[in-house]
Amino acid sequence: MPSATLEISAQPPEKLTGIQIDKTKTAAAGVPAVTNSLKHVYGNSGLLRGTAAMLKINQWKGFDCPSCAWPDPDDHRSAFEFCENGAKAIASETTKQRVTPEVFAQYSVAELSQWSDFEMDQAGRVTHPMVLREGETHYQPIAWKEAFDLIAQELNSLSSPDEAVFYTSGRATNEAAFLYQLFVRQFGTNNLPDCSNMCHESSGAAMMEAVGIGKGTVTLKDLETADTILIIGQNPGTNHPRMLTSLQRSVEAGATIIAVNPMKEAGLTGFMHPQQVKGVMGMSTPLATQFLQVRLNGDQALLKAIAKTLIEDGTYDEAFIREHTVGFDEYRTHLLALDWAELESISGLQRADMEKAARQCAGRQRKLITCWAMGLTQHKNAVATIQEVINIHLLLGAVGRESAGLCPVRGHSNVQGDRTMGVFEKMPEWFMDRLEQVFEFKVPRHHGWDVVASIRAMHEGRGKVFYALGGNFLQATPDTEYTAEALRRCHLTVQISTKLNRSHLVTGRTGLILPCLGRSEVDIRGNTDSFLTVENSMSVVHTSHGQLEPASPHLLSEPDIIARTAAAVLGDRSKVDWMYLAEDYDRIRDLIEKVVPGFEDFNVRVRQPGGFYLPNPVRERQWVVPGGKAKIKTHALDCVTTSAGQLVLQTFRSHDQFNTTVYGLNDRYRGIGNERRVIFMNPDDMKSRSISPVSPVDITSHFQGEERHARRFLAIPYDLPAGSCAAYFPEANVLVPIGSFADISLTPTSKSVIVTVTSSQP
Ligand SMILES: Nc1nc2c(c(=O)[nH]1)N[C@H]1C(S)=C(S)[C@@H](COP(=O)(O)OP(=O)(O)OC[C@H]3O[C@@H](n4cnc5c(=O)[nH]c(N)nc54)[C@H](O)[C@@H]3O)O[C@H]1N2
Ligand SMILES: Nc1nc2c(c(=O)[nH]1)N[C@H]1C(S)=C(S)[C@@H](COP(=O)(O)OP(=O)(O)OC[C@H]3O[C@@H](n4cnc5c(=O)[nH]c(N)nc54)[C@H](O)[C@@H]3O)O[C@H]1N2
Ligand SMILES: [Mo]
Repeated sequence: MPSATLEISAQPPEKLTGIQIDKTKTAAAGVPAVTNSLKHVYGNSGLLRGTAAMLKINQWKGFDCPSCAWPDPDDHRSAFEFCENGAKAIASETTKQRVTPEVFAQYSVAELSQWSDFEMDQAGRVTHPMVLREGETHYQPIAWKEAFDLIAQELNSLSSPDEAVFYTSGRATNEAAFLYQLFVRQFGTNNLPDCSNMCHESSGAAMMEAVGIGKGTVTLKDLETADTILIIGQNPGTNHPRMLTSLQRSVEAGATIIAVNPMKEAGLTGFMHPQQVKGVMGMSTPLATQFLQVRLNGDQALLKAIAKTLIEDGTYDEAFIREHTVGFDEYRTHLLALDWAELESISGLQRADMEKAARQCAGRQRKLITCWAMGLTQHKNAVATIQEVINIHLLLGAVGRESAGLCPVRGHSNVQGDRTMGVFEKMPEWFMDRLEQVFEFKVPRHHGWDVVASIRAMHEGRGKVFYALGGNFLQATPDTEYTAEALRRCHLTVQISTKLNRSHLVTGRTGLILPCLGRSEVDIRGNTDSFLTVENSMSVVHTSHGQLEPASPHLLSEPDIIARTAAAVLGDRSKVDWMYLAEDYDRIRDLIEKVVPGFEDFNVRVRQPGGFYLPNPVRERQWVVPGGKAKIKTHALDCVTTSAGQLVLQTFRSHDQFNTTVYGLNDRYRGIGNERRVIFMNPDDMKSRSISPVSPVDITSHFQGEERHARRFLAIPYDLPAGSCAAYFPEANVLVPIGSFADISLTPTSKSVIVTVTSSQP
């Protein structure tokens, strides 16, 4: 077919790839994790480059693993501080394959858009800056200088700086993020949406209001000495595998783990340590001893049931509540009035099991830690639900002391650091004041757009230039076809990227790809190789030192790209010497120190092995909220509701992907091989719809009278509560309505999509 008539597809192809079904696993890791890591690394990167990369991950003088944000041990490092999925991330970045100008000349954008996400990842690293000019079918190479001039021309011809959108994905380092937000604010806008808007925004919003800080309050040592660890809405075996090593240590030291999840994820039930004899022999350490198979979004009812039990049993910490909190009386009255039958029906759990969990949390010394991730954050009532988690901790005084506290487990390796650096559409006034003092410019104070607001603005023509520091905006965001249209209506879309993705193919009138160095690569500044810094999920700031030869001599570092953009766009409007800063990252760090609290002596302290902890007032039982006391918040009991015949769909990750990057087609622990277009369903829900196992179905989502469709998914009977089902993102994102987002945090409700499922028409 001639490429001119082929349409540019915003979605992965509907093609099925030949499913193979295996048993679901009851323990994570073990030998298959090691063999799989090796397969990915050596298959993609080759023996020498692969081995060099693997030996440098998460070492004191190595680079930070670009996969998750789980912390590294404070006091020791083994030779292999990585996991199967870290290995896949590295293999994907250090691959020998290249997307060169020749590849772009060979395939039109429309042809590339027929590739699956897996094929795009396999294609390798982008080697040259590329431009897709208006009316053209193919990307062409462009000189860096010309690219920056083009950006400057588009941005400077907007009628207001607020017509531009500057997105950030959570892999950007502290130095890149700091320079970026400075550039964007000097340009004149706070339109700084980030992946956090779709991720832990609900956690940040809930915690800020209740305890005055939006970050986790525990360290690895706390986790390893806790009595009870609640893991809610998280799949650590796939998404935070190094956490399993910590959990194993906790269990061996006597901790009890309670898991709350609609799916019996392998990494919650057992762990075979791949570097210990026992694990290699296939013997697993049992992890969760209580598994609460909650309905999708039934957590609030469960958490209230736990709190109610604490009140009815009188096992709360009265002295702590009196001294440190407000709101107890109202909460107590609310809990006592709740009806057990209703709590049971909403959560899908038995009263006795919920009481048992409560008594475990209150037992011994109330050393409770709660870990949570996307299973709590991506629902309409996410903020309220997370505040129920906080309430339980406040009732028990299980916060701000050793071995207890709140642990939102972050996703992207530096998503937390990017926020600390000011990437946020509504940074607090004190931060803006400091920027103004240090850099002597008028900082825009009106709030900017988050992800959903940005998409809407671009769709309505109010947002005209889209610039992305990493990520894959089109596929990470909800409502794929709506978002695609939003991007197409832009004058210019710019993507700073390492690998080819679908956001490169659905562009504005002009599209630019600016290829950058990855974490693993040497970054020469002056005559020496330099390092960058990141902050992990437990607020440790440390270095990341690239080691490998860059994938192409034409790549620039992220700070360099931002500095050159800023210099071209702002010219003499800015007093900042951008190129001087990009020459030596110590200079950027000196400026960070002047603006961001907790970074005193940044350049000295970050050079210490392991880095340093940022201050965390909650750990000192200081509540930086109006009134100075932690807030016990009372919310009416609430849950997503469906009509007859409808199900609630969650969109989540398979074992072989990192967000929108698809490393492979298997989801080993859930027993799925070689297929991504699957929907996991309760067997009774399948029977009542006359859907036979592994047959093709179509999914329709329903929201305020609108329908959205996803076709040809294979229905997999699975052990999950009736009324709940699950499919992978990004394939299922087309079903997530743009108008459906969480109260307060505005996070898209990717885990509670109302759907109907019917057999596909042949
Ligand atoms: N290998 C790998 N690692 C990653 C990522 C990746 O894609 N691949 N992504 C990174 C990022 S950015 C993030 S944010 C994290 C994501 O880490 P997770 O939050 O673990 O990611 P999800 O796959 O979305 O899984 C959500 C889990 O919550 C459960 N769940 C869904 N809805 C509910 C609910 O209503 N209640 C409860 N109790 N549970 C529910 C699901 O069954 C699933 O086990 O991982 C990070 N690490
Ligand atoms: N339906 C549904 N949607 C979701 C979610 C869900 O659970 N369900 N989860 C949400 C969550 S938690 C998140 S965090 C977002 C993720 O959203 P994003 O962060 O936007 O997406 P990623 O898939 O992580 O981005 C991958 C791309 O980043 C680029 N990249 C990789 N490394 C680097 C680097 O070092 N530098 C630069 N500049 N680019 C790099 C590559 O080109 C790659 O294609 O997705 C969200 N979307
Ligand atoms: Mo995330």
